[in-house]
Amino acid sequence: MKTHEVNFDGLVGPTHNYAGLSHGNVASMTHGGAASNPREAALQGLAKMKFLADLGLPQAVLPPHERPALETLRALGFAGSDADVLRAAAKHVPQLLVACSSASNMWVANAATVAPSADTADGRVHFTPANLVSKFHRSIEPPQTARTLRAIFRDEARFAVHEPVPGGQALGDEGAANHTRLAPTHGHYGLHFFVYGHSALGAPEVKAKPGKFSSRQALEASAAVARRHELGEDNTVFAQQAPAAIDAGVFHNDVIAVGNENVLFYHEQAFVGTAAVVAGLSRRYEKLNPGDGLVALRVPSRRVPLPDAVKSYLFNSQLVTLPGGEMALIAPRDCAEAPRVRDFLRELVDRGDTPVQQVHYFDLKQSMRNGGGPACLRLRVVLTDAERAALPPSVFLDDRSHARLAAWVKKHYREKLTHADLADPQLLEESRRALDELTRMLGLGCIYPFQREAGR
Ligand code: SUG
Repeated sequence: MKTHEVNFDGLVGPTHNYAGLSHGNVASMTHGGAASNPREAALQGLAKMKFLADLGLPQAVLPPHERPALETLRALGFAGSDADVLRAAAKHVPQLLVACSSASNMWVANAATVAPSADTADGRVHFTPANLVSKFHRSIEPPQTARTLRAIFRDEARFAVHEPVPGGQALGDEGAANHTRLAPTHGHYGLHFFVYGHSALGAPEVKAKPGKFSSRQALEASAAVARRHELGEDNTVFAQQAPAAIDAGVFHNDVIAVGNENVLFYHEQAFVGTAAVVAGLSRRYEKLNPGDGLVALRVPSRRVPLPDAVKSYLFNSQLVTLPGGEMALIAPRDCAEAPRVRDFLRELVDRGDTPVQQVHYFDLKQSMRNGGGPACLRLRVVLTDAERAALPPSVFLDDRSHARLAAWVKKHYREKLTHADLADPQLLEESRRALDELTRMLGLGCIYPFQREAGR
């Protein structure tokens, strides 16, 4: 039975905008209020997906959520027609309308945590949608995420889509962005590395706290995900993110480390006691895979200082295994524009003695200005061929579906969006028309509240 990693990329939604909503995310805090280009954002994302598909890697898409989120605005007391709701929200609480219009669901590394069937006690692929409670605009994502995942991974004999972790603000869970799976190949029994920033219940091993920004991931939430996914003690490792890294703008672990199969690429300031964490991880990896070592690629601060890593988003690169067996780093173009980072990457590839043999740079500026790099835009799902065959075929990307999706974006998306546009009922209509067409293209049925209301 063959097993592959499938990258599910989030399609950027038609209301992509810059609202400065994420305290602790330097790019978001810097660009709030700037005009956005949703069309360019969606096409940049699609170009990355096509590139990976052309490399021979299985690539699929996850649809955006309905925005502005009328259901949320109504739940918060706005009533009347859709246009009334938008008008009243814009007039009385404009920041609420802006938050309910964020296209943040594009960053699907935060959609869920995933455990492949090779690792779980019941032999199913497990998903826990992230609760994203630490930011209001993201906390409204989980119900739609769960509906979408259930529409795609609908065979309950093969897939388990759990409810998000409960517990409110204390038990924040931000999904796969704080989780890395390591294994000799995707099909092997994998080691699950969970990285948290705080303890909700005062766990004694969690001492230091960030001072400037707050942590989004609780140890107790990570542990709950591991239990639900029926992982064992032998294949889970937990480590604390360095508070100094969080204060430097590392709001998720995937801003400071990335792993793939037997490789962990990480910054030396990533964790509390990074050297000990990586040594422990290597021991655990070797115990599971005797004779096969973890390739730990450390990036020292003297080569790439923390602020350069955050600004360039070096570690938010995707690290993928190509069909020939070597690995490629899919990096933001910002890395090519940062001399220290570019030089480091050139040397890494030129060394030739690590699995990382290629680097490809991508222009994802529209997403990057909100702190979303290549790795934020994808959810990795390791699937056997039989599991893959159980999914709706139209969610996969090939030349034909790429061309159809690009044409769909050009038909429905605006080239400029400012906050004044968000109250325009026409924008809501355009978005709904686009999503309705998209669900038909992807073969997903009715997954949005507006479709249910319209009795489609
Ligand atoms: O949650 N930005 C997202 C970026 C998420 C990146 N994901 C990963 N690292 N996996 C966030 O902070 C900004 C929206 C705004 O300000 O308009 C935002 O939500």
